[in-house]
Formats: sequence, structure tokens, C-alpha cells
Amino acid sequence: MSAPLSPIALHKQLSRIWGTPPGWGRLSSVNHTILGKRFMLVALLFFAIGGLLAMLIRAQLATPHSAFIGPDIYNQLFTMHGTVMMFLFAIPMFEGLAIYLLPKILGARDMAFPRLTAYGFWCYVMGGSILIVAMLAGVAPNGGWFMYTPLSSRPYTPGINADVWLLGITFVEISAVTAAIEIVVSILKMRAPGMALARMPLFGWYMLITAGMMVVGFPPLILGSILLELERAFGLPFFDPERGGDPLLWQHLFWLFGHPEVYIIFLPAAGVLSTIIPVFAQRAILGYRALIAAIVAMGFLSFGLWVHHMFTVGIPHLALAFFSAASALVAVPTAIQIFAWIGTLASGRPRWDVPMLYVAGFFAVFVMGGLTGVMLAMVPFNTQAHDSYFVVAHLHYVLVGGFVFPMLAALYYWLPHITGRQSLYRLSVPAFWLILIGFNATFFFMHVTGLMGMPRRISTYPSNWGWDWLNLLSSVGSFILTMGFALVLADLVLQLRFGKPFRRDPWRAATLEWAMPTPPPHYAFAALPRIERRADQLRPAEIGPVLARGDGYLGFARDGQMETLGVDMVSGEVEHVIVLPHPTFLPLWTALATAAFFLALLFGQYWLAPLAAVVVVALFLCWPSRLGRTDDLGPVDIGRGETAPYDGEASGNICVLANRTALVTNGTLFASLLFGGLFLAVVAPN
Ligand code: HEM
Ligand SMILES: [Cu+2]
Repeated sequence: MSAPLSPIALHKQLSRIWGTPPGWGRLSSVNHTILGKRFMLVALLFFAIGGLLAMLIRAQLATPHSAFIGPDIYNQLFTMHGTVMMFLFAIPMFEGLAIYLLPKILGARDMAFPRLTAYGFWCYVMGGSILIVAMLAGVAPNGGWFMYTPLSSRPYTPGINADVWLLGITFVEISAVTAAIEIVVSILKMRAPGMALARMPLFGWYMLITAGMMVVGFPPLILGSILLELERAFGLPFFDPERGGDPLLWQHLFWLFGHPEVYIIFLPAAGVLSTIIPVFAQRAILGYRALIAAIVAMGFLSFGLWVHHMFTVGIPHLALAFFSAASALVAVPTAIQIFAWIGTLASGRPRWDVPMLYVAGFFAVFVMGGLTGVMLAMVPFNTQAHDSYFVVAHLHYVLVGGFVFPMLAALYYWLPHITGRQSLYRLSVPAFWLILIGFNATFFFMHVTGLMGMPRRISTYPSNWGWDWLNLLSSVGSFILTMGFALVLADLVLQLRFGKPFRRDPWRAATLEWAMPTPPPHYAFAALPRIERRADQLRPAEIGPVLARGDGYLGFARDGQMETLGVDMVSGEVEHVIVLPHPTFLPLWTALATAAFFLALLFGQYWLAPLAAVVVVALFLCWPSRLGRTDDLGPVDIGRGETAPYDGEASGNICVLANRTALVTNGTLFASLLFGGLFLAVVAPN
């Protein structure tokens, strides 16, 4: 290229090319840093909403015979609490974290399909809003977060409550599936040159397997929702035993998704732990290869477990034994990870800081959840504890221990990266203790309440069964817990406002995301590095300034194009130059048309739905016209004296891979349909 630029001039040029317009133009952003932050912010908002609902539940249950909330509203409350936490908080939080971090940890300038990121974000916001608006209007879903039929069928839920869930969640799932496909492609194709799969940081492996699980895990749920909505809207009898259907089909389809869902939530959190622990232990993670094997094994095993949620529905005995054994087997890869983390800490020189506090909280809480999980995997015990508060206690130990604590660790670990500011310690430490104590006060005693026979999902209970003081304790605990979260929030705001600017790489980490200025510029890296060793053992403080000078791949601004590199999936050697799209409103318009489609179905305006669908397709057809070039340029300069062709001129490009991944999604959708058909043919032959 031309004469080398000064770092400042290069920064200015790249910022101009990669920037997002101000004002309303911000809504056209397709940048992964911006969208990752937005995803996480909205997910936090939904966490607050879900938490508020939990507070209402605990207020109602604090005393026996409480008349605070009637049973009708109570059903909506716990259904929305579970739904919001699982679909609108946990999954999108993972997506946001992945979208923000992956390109930075793997050494690329953005995700593979920036406009798809934006489209997914809008689908998430709009689908989530449908659910929240329905709740404010008093017609929220009320059949529990897993919407069992026949309770969720038309005769038992005549209002639109169940339709809100089926359509709203399917809308949100679009964002999950698009994000999953994009994450798979980005990890496999867009890493720094030289970063072979065998050198990829574990964070990348965790995200790859999680996204892969989403690609095959979500279609059964989407199919189930479509079938149930068809039954509700047009009276088709998929789940109605009187007309040849079977309500168990819903349970199978739901848990075919729902059990992997638990691991889809846990694996990203484990990825966070595997990233943070070595940094604070000041050594490389123990058992890198064993961990990769464990992650992959977990991904596969988790699909063989769904039936353990249905032990009490009358499954053949042999099948019960099989699924019970498989449920116990999944403890093996979990144990490998726990031992690797403990071993890393034990053999390193651990340093204490706020993120480690939350890691310790994870250990304390999650192990307890694992123990009760092993108990529940035993069929006889499960039969006893089924649908009691024991299960509520277990699932919160697993979800809060296995997701919320690691996410708080992640928050304190990466916040300096996002804001470029230092943590203030005064609030984060007391917040931790409030959360830990409040959590255990809330949920530990629920084990006892459950064993004393209190069923879940009841809005009141009599006072003479010995449940009173246990419930009061749980409610008091939950308010302590809320105070802890409020303190975290206050800490966040204070840090944004008053935190001192941080030096680069505050934790002396060893991964690439710290080899850039913080807060990160829109283009992420001024030049892309060459990786010569395992990419979780780098020295960001040394690499950073070199890259900022434009010393590396693509350390220049060419033709106003947003360029990054595509590599061979396995070896990580350069294959092509990928040109990414500029900001555009197209994703927003397409999402709005998609919203029109779902709203038309929700309100039974069936003439409008096909119209909206046509608009969606037409808008999607506009997407390619804004991108790409038709002339063939051959190999072009990529810096360091090397050349590579543009993505569109080479085989094995990102679009081909994305198509294949989407085909897998489609394939599982049809396989689930086939499973459903066979299931009905066997169980209900007429
Ligand atoms: C922040 C503090 C939390 C409190 C105080 C809380 C409280 C509760 C309570 C009391 C129930 C049982 C309601 C009933 O069966 O009548 C419940 C159910 C549930 N919670 Fe939480 N929860 C909290 C956080 C979370 C989180 C973070 C998640 C997930 C990531 C979660 C997921 C669920 C699910 C899936 C259910 C089952 C809903 C159903 O039965 O349909 N909760 N929660
Ligand atoms: Cu399960």
C-alpha cells in the first residue's frame, strides 16, 4: 500500500470508515461492539423485570392465606418470571457477551454478518416487548414457563395468553437462531491468522459448542410452538387425545429443547470461568485439551437427557433406567471442568479481586445445585420431590449459581474493557455478601419446604402445615438478595460516572481482547495480529501498541471499505479478505415487518400475515444489493507482504458455511416433525 500512516492518522481514517452516524442514525448501527452492549443492556433490563416479578411472588407467599395477589395474576407472575429469566435474560445475555467479545478475543474486526446481528437484536427487543405489553394489559401467559398441553390448549386457556407466549417466544427465537448461526460461522472462519482451532482460547470453544447446540436445540421448540399455535388457531388436533393427538408430544418437543437449554445457559458461564480463573491464578488453565473434550461431550450428552423432566408421566421402565443413567453420566464432564478450575487455582498463585469473589460464590452455590441435581436424577426420589419446592430450590441453585454468579464475575471483569474505567471497590464487596447471604436465605430453606410437601405454583397455603416460617424466611431472604442487586446497579452507575480511566489490560490477562485501547474503537483492531502460540497465553500489553501502529494484517484503510480476514476453519491460515457492510436501516425495517407478521397472527388478522411475510421476503432480497462488488480483482495486498483474494471470489467463504449451518437448523426442524409424526403414529395410531 501507500506510505505507512502515523497511529493517530490511521485511527482517524479507520474510525471514519467504521463509525456509526449520530442521532437517529444510531439505530442503523450494525457494529458488534455497539450491538453487543445493547444486547447486554436490554438483557439486564429484562433481568430487573424478572426480578421484580419474583419479588411480587415472594411478597404473596410471605404469609399464609395472603390476599395480596389472586391465583389468576399469580399464574401469570410465575409464568412470566420463568419465561423472562430463561428466554429474555439468560439466552440474550449470552448472545450479547458473545457478540461483544468473540471478534475481540479471536482477533477479527467484527462478526461475520453484522446486519444479521442487528436484525436479531430488533427481533429480540420487539418479541420481548410483546410479552411485557401483554403482561401490563393483564393477558400475560399463565400456563407455566413450559406451557404444558392440554392446559395451554384452547379449551383450557381460551384467551390470547398462550398465543402471546407461543408467538412472542417464537419471534425472540429468531434472534437466538440467527445469533447462533452467526456465532458458529464467526468462530470457525474469522480468527486472527495463525490461530488454529487447537490454539483457540477456551472461551471460543465454549461459545462454539453453545451456538452449535442452539442450532439443533431450538428447532424442536419452534416446531412445537407452531403446531400448538396451529391447534389453537385452526383446531388442528396435534395434542388433543380425543382426536388422535397426544399431549405428551408437547412435553417431548419442549424438553428436547429444554434440557439442552440448561446447558446452553451453563456453558457460556463456564466459558467465562475458564477465562477468568487462569488470569487470577496467574497460570495457564490446567487440562486445556481435556476441557475441550469435556465441552464437546457435554454438548452431545445433554441431548440425551430430556426425558428426566418427565419421569412421572408413565415412560417404559427400560427407558427410565437409560435416561436416569445418562443424567448421572453428564456429571462426568461437569466434574472435569470443576477439577480443572480448582487445580488451576491450587497450582497457581491466586490473586484476589472482585471478579474472583463472584467465582467463589459460583463454587459455593453451584456445587449445592449439582448435589440436589444428582438426587433428582434418581427416579424414586424424583417421583417424591416432583413439582415441589425442592425442585424450585434446585433449579435456582443451578441457574443462579451456574449463570448469575459467573455473569457477575464477567461484569466486573470486562466492565473496565467496556467503559475504560476502573472499578470502585466500596460497593462491589458488600453487594457480593448481600447477594450470597440473600440467595441462600431465599432458596436453601425451599429444599425443606419442598420435602415438607409444599407444591410449586400455588398462590396461597394454609397456616397449620408448618410452612409459615420457612416461607417468611425465604421472602425476607429475597429482599436481602434484591438489595444486593440494587447495590451492583448503583456501583455500575457510579463507575460509569466517576470511575477513573484505566490503563490498558488492568488484569494482566493473556487474551487478545485486551490488546486494544479501552473503551474499544469501532474497528476493534487497527491491524490484525499473527498468532504464533496458544491464544490464551499472549501478552496484550506488548501486542497492543504494535497493532495500534498498523503493524500487522490490514493495518490500513482501503477504498473506504470495512475489511477483515477470513481463515481456514482448522489451521487458521489466511484464506480471504472479507468486506463487511456499512450501517443501514434495513435490519430495522425487516424486523418491523416481521413484527407485523407476528402481531397479525396474534390478533387473528390472518389476511395481513401473508402480506407482511411478502414484505419481509422483499426486504431480505434488498440486503445483498447493498454489498459486494461484481468485478474480479484477484489477490490483493493484506499487509506483511502477503496477499489474499476477496471473500466473494473464493470458495469456502462465510456465506457457504452460513448456508450449511442454516440447513442443519432446517434439518432438525424437519427431523423433529418426523419424530412428532412417528410418535403420534405409534402412540395414537388413529
Ligand atoms: C433473583 C431472585 C429470584 C427469586 C427470588 C426467584 C423466585 C422464584 C420463585 C419463588 C419461584 C416459584 C414460583 C412458584 O412455583 O409458585 C420461581 C420460579 C422460577 N424461577 Fe425464579 N427467582 C429468582 C431468579 C431466577 C433466575 C435468575 C432464573 C433463571 C435464570 C429463574 C428461573 C425460574 C424458573 C424457570 C421458574 C419456574 C417458573 C414456572 O414454574 O413456570 N429465577 N422463582
Ligand atoms: Cu434436564
